[in-house]
Amino acid sequence: MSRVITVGAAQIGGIQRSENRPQVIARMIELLKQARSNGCDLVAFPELTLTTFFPRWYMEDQAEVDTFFEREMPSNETAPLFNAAREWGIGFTLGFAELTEEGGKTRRFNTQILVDKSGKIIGKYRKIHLPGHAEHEPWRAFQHLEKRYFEVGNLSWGVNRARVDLQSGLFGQMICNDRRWPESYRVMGLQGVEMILLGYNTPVHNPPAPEHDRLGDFHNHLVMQSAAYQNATWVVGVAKCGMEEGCEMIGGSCIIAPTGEIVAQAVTRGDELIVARCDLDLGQSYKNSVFNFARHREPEQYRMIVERKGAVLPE
Ligand code: ING
Repeated sequence: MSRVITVGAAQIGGIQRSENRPQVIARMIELLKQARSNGCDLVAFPELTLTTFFPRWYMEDQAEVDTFFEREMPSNETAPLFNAAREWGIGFTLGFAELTEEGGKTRRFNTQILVDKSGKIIGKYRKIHLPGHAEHEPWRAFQHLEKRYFEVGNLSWGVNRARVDLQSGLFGQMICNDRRWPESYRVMGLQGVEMILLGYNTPVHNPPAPEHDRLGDFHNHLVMQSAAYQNATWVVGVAKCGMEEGCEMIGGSCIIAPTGEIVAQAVTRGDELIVARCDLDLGQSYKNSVFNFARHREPEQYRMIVERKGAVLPE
């Protein structure tokens, strides 16, 4: 009996700075309604879904920065999303900026949670690969200050055994830039992950390397497809995209099978739900053959990957 679940990726178009959380939540519930009529068991929402992508601006006033963060989850403003999902029996992942008190300190993370069909948060991930820069760089058309506004995540990449519909599966999470680093997937592959859900906000233009801009969509799918195959897992990538305050972001939300094939893909840069029937057992033949890690990997030979941060050139 194969474990088939119906999964949706709820791509969200531009959120303008003036849009408030209730307006965004209403757009998300609209997509959740579509997911319901498509029989979805699980829906993925993008990175930092609740507000515009605020790391594009240099802000010195911490109070202003903190207006983009959530101090509790769910909150009064996000409760309607949790209530709708619970009522319709749909699990979901949600990306948001998390402000929390931990170890007597105020901590700020770029976070994503996995919520089951009963509305219970059963998984949390805090973004580890923070791209961009920490200081104001006015030469850029727009900033990318994730290194300034967030701490590196402290939860590693966990894999949750979760019941979605009648099936229990192994679900993992990552966020945006993490998807460009093979290590992110492999840590979960080594925990037997069967489906990785990730949200992203990716500008079309990358100021330090404009010559890469023409390949943004290609690189987006390249990294997720190769990793799905190399770790024999489903990968669901969902974009916050379109034009936000003068900054265009790529779409390309997709659902990728452990074969590496894209089985569903968004065709707009706006609010768009894509859906696929995902057999969580599809990766088994890969895990038992070409990517049987226990049989074929040689970790003794891989030490450099952990011990060395940057490349060191030979003499
Ligand atoms: N965004 C981008 C990403 O990794 C980026 C940053 C853009 C990296 C373009 C490389 C090229 O998709 C986030 N939020 O990580």
